[in-house]
Amino acid sequence: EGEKHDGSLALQEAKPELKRPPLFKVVLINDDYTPMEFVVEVLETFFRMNREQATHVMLTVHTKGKGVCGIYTRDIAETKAAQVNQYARENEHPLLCEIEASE
Ligand code: NFA
Repeated sequence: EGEKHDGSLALQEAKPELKRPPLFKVVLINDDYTPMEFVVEVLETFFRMNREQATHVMLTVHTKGKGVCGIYTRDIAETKAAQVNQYARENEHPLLCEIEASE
C-alpha cells in the first residue's frame, strides 16, 4: 500500500527483486615477511580452499603482488578481510587483506 501525490492511498505491486547485489573481491597483498605456510593456512581456514588451491593463490600473491581469495557481497567481504587481518596481527605477521569493488 502506498500514498499517491494527492494524499489518497493506492495498492502497489511488490516488484520481484531480480537485481544481483554488488560484489567485492577479497584480496591478499604480498609482503616480505609473512611466512608462505601462514598464508596457505589463512586461505584454507578463511576461504575454504584445499592445500593445492591455497598454495596456488599464495604463489600468485607472492609473484604478482596481490591475488583474489574470493568474491562476496559487501558484508561478507568486509568480515573476511577483518578476520584475516586480526588473525595475522594476533600472530604478529604483517599480512594485509583488502576488499575491492568487483564488476
Ligand atoms: N612473500 C612472502 C615470503 O616470501 C610470502 C607471502 C605470500 C606473503 C603471499 C604474503 C602473501 N615469505
